[in-house]
Amino acid sequence: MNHTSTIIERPSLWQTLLRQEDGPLTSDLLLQPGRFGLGQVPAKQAPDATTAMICGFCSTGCSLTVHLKNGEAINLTPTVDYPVNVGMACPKGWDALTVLKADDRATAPLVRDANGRQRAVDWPTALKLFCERMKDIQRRHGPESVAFLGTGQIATEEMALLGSLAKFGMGMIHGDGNTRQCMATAVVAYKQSFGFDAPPYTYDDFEQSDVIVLVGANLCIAHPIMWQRICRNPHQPQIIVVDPRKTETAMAATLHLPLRPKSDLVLFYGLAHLLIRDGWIDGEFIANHTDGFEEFQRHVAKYTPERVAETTGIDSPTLERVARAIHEGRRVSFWWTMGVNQSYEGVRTAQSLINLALMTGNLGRPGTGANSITGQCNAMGSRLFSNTTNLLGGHDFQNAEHRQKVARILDIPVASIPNRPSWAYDQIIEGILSEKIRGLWVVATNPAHSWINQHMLRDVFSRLNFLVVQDMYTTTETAQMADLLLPAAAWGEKEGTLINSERRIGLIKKVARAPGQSLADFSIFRLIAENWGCGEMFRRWTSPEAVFQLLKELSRGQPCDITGIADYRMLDERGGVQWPFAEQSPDPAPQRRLFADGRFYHPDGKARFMFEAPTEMPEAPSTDFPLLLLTGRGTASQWHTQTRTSKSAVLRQLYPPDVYVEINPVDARKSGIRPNDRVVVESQRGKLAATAFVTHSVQPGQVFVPMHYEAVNRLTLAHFDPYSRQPSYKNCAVRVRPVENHDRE
Ligand SMILES: Nc1nc2c(c(=O)[nH]1)N[C@H]1C(S)=C(S)[C@@H](COP(=O)(O)OP(=O)(O)OC[C@H]3O[C@@H](n4cnc5c(=O)[nH]c(N)nc54)[C@H](O)[C@@H]3O)O[C@H]1N2
Ligand SMILES: Nc1nc2c(c(=O)[nH]1)N[C@H]1C(S)=C(S)[C@@H](COP(=O)(O)OP(=O)(O)OC[C@H]3O[C@@H](n4cnc5c(=O)[nH]c(N)nc54)[C@H](O)[C@@H]3O)O[C@H]1N2
Ligand code: SF4
Ligand SMILES: [Mo]
Repeated sequence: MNHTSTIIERPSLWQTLLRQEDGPLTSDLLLQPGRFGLGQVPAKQAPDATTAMICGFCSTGCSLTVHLKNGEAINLTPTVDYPVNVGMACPKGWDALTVLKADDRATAPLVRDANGRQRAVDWPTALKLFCERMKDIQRRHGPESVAFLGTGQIATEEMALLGSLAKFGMGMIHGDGNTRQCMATAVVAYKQSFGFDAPPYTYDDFEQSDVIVLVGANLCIAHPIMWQRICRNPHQPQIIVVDPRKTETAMAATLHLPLRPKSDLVLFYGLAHLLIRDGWIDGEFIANHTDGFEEFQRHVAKYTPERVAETTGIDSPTLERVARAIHEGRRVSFWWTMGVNQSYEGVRTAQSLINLALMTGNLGRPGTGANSITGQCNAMGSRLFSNTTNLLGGHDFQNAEHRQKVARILDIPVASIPNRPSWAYDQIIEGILSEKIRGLWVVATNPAHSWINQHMLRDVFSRLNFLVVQDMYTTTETAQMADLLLPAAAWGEKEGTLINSERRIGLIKKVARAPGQSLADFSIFRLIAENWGCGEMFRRWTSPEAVFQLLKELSRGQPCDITGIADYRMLDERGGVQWPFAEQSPDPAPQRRLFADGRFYHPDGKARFMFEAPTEMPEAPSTDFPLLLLTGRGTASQWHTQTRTSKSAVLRQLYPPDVYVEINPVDARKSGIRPNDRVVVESQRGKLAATAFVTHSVQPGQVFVPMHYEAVNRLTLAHFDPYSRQPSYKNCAVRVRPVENHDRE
């Protein structure tokens, strides 16, 4: 009797966590106004002080100074003395607090009832349902029949807990993230070329280069503050933009190469050919630090300027001019983003850029590098710590020693760590189709909008026995499909770390209260662990900072070793710290790049030349579908599937509300389309109605639709890079025609 009453009196974990939500905001420890050595701001530890934290949108990782009243955020300004953004922010950053306050914030768990309506329940009911349904599926169909899809947009500590809970605690094998849509290509390219997934640069390189080559990267729109860093470059750099479209970035470049879509591989092999022909290579670097150059030399011998011109549309004199620029540049840097990664031959294309840097010795020195720019605020955290593609800390699921190490550090049975890698995102989707996967848990991503070939995805999701979506809003395309919606706190309402494009680890802080019963993802994962019955396994994962200490230990001895970072306070005081920073290493400089010593991560210390013959474009334009569809970012004020940015009245003023298609005047004329006409864009898989934006920014034969509008992925074709399994979002065949009577809009 006595025993029972103590149980009743003790608040359960969910009550404690909810109570914590109502407790004080930013802890004293984190009330630092930001003093990063670039300027001095007096430390004032009062509730009306300011506190600096990393922006939760893109991977640039700007610091925002949040102004507090009674400990609560009332406004923000870009942090003046932070080494990343030095006082600048883009519109999304400026309005990051507004998007937290929206009518469609998820404030309670929602369960779909017998009539198909989602209705609010309390946490104990939601947790019970989650565990019962998932366990039931696993009991009938095996532990692998449940999978998860994560994200590059929650804190590192959260993604580590999700990946560990799912795989070690709940017995899942398969879990991937939206980073597959985004960074998978760069990951595989770096691993094969350098021996570890390691983007080598620091943003200072933007300011140190004298030749900057931007490939499939529209910095002005997608990474505006990185573009600002280029604008601060005092060396009057040549800026060469390789993009089929005349983007905002291409317009500002010193040279734009409007190549045919997906002909990059031929272009860069052709450049390598010219550099070798003219002896413009760094023989010493090649001999001492690389492997496979002779074979590469033989391979590119075929890529004559004539052949390159025929395939890419870039003529020989222009190609010669670029080769000369690379030769004459003392500090040449190559940067790429989705125009490279999102391709059916993305890995080899990324490596064709890495090869150019290697053969010209443009690595490890200021202003150089083969530099993949990441996308989401914590894509880099996901690459190292999400426990999806890699075992925690950049380890390998298939390596027995790695499993032992992780088991020892986490104090869990080694048998609970899967000894095989997860299926990739597309394989998980296939797995649902073939009924091998029947339960899915989607966290902080919106696949029903963002995944390639949307009709297929929605059909596939509707076949699931149980779909759980964990999001901050109830109205996302995916949340609307959920059998169970778990309400999440957002950036600004929780603590943790993010890792930016240049490997800098920075802090996010709690400066606002999450609405209703919504909880930080971290708390939701802890609740599920407890309710699942594996809480004991995670007894040391009590807070984000406690997990950070575990992650440090997991990184020990790895290329991404961060054992030298004492704690959150150190991150706060230093303006973030780039990995690696191992214990006992000298005090880190504010800007650090990799490979200064010419040693790569393969056992022999050498980088590899990787190459392969180009492959045919799947679904090239045809008589029926004569145009090639390019997709990507539309404006600096729109973020992905627009769940967040559409909530800000200011941001909404800065982009067209409805979907539009950029079409060249030549193609418009052929189809009788005038500016601002309503048109239908259709592929073999679906169609959308859009406004025609007749413009020379796209070449004849190509059209562009921004990814922010829900309909775009009705058109795209599900095809993938064979090594990274990243979707090739930037090519499929379409036609455009005026809207006709039979089109119901
Ligand atoms: N405002 C804003 N900023 C963002 C985001 C956002 O949604 N909104 N998202 C973030 C994320 S997650 C990411 S991944 C990044 C993406 O950043 P970016 O990769 O810069 O953006 P995209 O517009 O997807 O693609 C870049 C360019 O690739 C070009 N391209 C298409 N096909 C080819 C090709 O075959 N060859 C070459 N060379 N280029 C090609 C397109 O024309 C496009 O201009 O942006 C991040 N920043
Ligand atoms: N056609 C086409 N499609 C593309 C691309 C393209 O270029 N062309 N680009 C691809 C790329 S690079 C990317 S990265 C993807 C992005 O695709 P998604 O990941 O699907 O896009 P987001 O809108 O960022 O979705 C994030 C979701 O997480 C929710 N959320 C935000 N913060 C939190 C949080 O703290 N906790 C929880 N639980 N939820 C949160 C948001 O409300 C939103 O629903 O799109 C891909 N799709
Ligand atoms: S550039 Fe990226 S990190 Fe900086 S303020 Fe804009 S969205 Fe935030
Ligand atoms: Mo992305």
